[in-house]
Amino acid sequence: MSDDQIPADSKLTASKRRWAAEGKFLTGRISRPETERLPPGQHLVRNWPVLDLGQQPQVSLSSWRLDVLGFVETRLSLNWAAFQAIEQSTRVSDIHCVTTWSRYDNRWEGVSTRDLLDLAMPTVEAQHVLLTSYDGYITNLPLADFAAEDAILATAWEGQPLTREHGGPMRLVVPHLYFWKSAKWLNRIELIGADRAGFWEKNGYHMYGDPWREQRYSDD
Ligand SMILES: Nc1nc2c(c(=O)[nH]1)N[C@H]1C(S)=C(S)[C@@H](COP(=O)(O)O)O[C@H]1N2
Ligand SMILES: [Mo]
Repeated sequence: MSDDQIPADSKLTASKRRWAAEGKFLTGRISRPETERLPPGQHLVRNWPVLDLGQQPQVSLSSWRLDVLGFVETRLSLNWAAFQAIEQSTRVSDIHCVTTWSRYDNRWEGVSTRDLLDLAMPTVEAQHVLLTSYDGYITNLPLADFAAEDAILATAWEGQPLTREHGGPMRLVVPHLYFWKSAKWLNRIELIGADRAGFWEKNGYHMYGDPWREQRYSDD
């Protein structure tokens, strides 16, 4: 159900109200027709490939932290217990990797990016997000895309804790962009004004990365 269908008396946070009022994030991608489900140039896989820079950090739950900073009203530095205390959500979504594989119907559990943003409260200056992970990986995306309805900070996949190789204890999943935007082992979320390139974006990948427009490389 979209925000504008939620009855007026239900629990709605200030930022959700504001997003609904601004018509933000209502891109219609949730209702994409089945014939357009597989983006151009992609093929389906049933396994789940592992892709990263080769360093798979071992982050214990006791040392794990998630920092949210930059253009926010309330800076957050959450430990595992504090993160688990945030409302937990489930999302089912498809993965589209720039290396041309796609995987349908992945069931994620964790904290929706909107619920996290409701705690930090982005200020009006916040336009983009820079993500930094425990392996040193950095990637960037617009705040509106980070805050998409189906984006989630995932701690479980198909009912099991997210494995280390796939980014456990926690990774981002932003299903409507190529999967390199979905940072594994996420540690830091910085809300910024002007867009800044991350690792792959500095190495020839597209700043935005829309699979349906095949925005694989920066000259696409
Ligand atoms: N921290 C971190 N996140 C990362 C990467 C990485 O190297 N480090 N690689 C990205 C790339 S290029 C892809 S395709 C996906 C792969 O996720 P998977 O290994 O779970 O399939 O993670 C993305 N997130
Ligand atoms: Mo990738």
